[in-house]
Amino acid sequence: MRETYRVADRCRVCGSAHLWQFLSLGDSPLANAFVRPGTPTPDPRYPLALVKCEDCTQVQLTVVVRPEILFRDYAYASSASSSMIEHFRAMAGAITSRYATRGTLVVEIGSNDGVLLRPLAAAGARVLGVEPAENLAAVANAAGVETWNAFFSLSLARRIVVEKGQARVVVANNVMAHIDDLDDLTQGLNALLDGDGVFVAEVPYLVELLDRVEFDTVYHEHLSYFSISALRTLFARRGLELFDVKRETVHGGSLRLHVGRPGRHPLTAGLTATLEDESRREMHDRVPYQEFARRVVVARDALRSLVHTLRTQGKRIAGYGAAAKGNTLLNYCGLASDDIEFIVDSTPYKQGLLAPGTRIPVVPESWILDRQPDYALLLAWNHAEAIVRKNAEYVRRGGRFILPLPVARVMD
Ligand code: DWN
Ligand code: ZN
Repeated sequence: MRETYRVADRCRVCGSAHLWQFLSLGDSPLANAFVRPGTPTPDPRYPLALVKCEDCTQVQLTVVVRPEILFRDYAYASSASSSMIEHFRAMAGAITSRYATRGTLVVEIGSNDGVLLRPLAAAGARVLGVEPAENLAAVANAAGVETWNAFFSLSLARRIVVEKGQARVVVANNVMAHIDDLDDLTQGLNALLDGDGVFVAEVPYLVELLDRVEFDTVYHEHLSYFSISALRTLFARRGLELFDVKRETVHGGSLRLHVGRPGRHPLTAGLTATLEDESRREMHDRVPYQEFARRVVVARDALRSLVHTLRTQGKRIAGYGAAAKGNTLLNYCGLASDDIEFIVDSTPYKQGLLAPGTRIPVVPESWILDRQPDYALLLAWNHAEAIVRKNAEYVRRGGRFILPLPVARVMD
């Protein structure tokens, strides 16, 4: 039998073996591996720990779980969150106007259910999705967005060029962190992009992870936690140039990157400013990471203590949003079905299943009003605004939301 994971002992950006571990969250189940009721316990667990490359500041996971296990059948559908539909509609508009994509080929790597390609196609681009999850590729194809069910690679990029020509824009949102072999990705981009072509990507930002103690976004799908300095090194080593960076609020704080061939696009003020900010923060040093690890323990203890106090008072608590990160949070904090009765989620695929490790049932959102738990723990805290807005009736009836991070608190 093939191993289910391997230990990553080299930096995937610069190849260095100088990796320093600064955080361990113990052994954790796969965050999107929701379980069918009746499946024998225990759920498989894998080590969950972070290291920093002492040479280029890349932060990465210590292990790599085989991608076929993680991504062939995938629970997360971007269109399940109205805020993500809106975010990607705006992104499609920005790409269309900045890169004049009408009539040109736009390829998206990890295109999920087609949430970005739909508005790009509506604005006149020729679009192609590449999506390894069979279930999501099928949804996108059924909606008329041509989607190849495959992992992106250099050889796939060559096939796309033969069949469709080169691309003006290649997009990858929340995908770079999932890719183990970044050399193969960048070679694929070099093959696929036309001369002035641009790679546009969104990645969760390491600075936000540290600042806001977003340790729950650490799970096995996320192999890399990028800073701008590491990203610059990554692209420069492979003959590409990062020329623009903008901070986005999605997923707890992300970066939108624009990458092209060297010298073809002016370097922007946004890039310079973000690099200066990173240098002020001394991201090369160990201190910010040690401080983060300390705050993770404080956050865990605060959440456990809040939940246990409420439970002692006889209060009932549910989870809101069966986000992947919620499963890191619950498992690391040792919270289970005694503490959290159920988790509501809008994704039909997740409903009726159990959260990995904790085995808490995932149920439709209507349960919030049907069961009226005293508290709803916002596992999908990045969507807090949208969730609180649409649950005014729950709050009117006395329900309260709990924000788990950076330090657990009941929302006013
Ligand atoms: O990289 C990844 C990121 C960016 O997205 C992935 N590996 C998987 C995913 O992470 P996540 O699962 O933590 O993402 P979300 O967007 O925080 O998940 C929110 C969950 O909450 C979804 O399952 C949908 C659900 N939801 C809901 O039930 N009601 C969301 C909203 C806004 C709602 O109103
Ligand atoms: Zn490195």
